[in-house]
Amino acid sequence: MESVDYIFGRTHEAIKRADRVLLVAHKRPDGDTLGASSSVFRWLKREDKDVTLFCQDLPSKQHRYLEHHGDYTDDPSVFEKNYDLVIIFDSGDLRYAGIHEHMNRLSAGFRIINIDHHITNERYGHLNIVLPQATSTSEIMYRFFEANGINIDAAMATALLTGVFFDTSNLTNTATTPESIAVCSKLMDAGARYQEIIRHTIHDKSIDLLQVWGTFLSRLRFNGTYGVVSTYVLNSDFVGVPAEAVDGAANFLNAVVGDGDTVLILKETPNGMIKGSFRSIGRDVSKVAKLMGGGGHKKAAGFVVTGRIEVTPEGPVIIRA
Ligand SMILES: [Mn+2]
Repeated sequence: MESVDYIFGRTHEAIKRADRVLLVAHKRPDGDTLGASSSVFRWLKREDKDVTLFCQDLPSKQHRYLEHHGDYTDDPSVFEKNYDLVIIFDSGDLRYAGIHEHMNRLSAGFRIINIDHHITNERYGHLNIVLPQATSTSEIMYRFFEANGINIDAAMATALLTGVFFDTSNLTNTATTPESIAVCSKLMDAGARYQEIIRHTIHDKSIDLLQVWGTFLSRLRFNGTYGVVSTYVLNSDFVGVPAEAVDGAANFLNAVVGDGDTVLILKETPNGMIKGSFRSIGRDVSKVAKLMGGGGHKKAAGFVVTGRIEVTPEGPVIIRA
């Protein structure tokens, strides 16, 4: 097993040699994939590389304080261009990245760099920086920049701090480590706009959005047999509110629910699938998620299946299609 610094060095060499680089944030992007990818976008722009920043779904308004919020493209025709390198952030596989169907449009000769911290990562890259012990891909990018002596400016620091905060639920969940807190401190030293991140990602909730939260909170049920607290969200709940409105709900419940040690939220997706999000304090939920065709971390994992939600006294269940 090569050391982390060795892989950081090799990856830096590969990036230095490349002229045309495609950066990919995973679909339905969260603070971590956006933080990591936009920090690298900024660095490579500074190095005068030809950089393209792709995400199947454009970042939500919530993250508009990120300098490169407007530089993401969701246009799949960028896959027709030539690249030396494709770098994918925070994604265990190409499907989750949202680029599975586009990969065969790329002309040969590119190499893939896979940077991630999901334990279920499939190591699909030519170079894989997969560190499950890191709280976030943004934390890995911080270590990468530091190890290679790359200056982190205030915009990069703000992006990376966004990622660490997102994946640790603002340093409150069990993924939080001494290292991640130390990284936050270094990022604040580097000029990260801490208050702005908090204001945009935690505060500033609209009444419509809070009402959606009220709806799914009112459906909470406890299954004593399994020690699981669960609830569900339907497409019809989102009137005048984007579907991202409940992002973070599983983390929130995991942090505050006093019954059981595991949380499951089922959510209808706009294309008629059911998305399940597990959080647990004491159990390895990545195994259950994997059985359902998904993946993730020991204490935070998810899956997507076809079916419909049926409500029972013990909580919602999925009736498989
Ligand atoms: Mn992440």
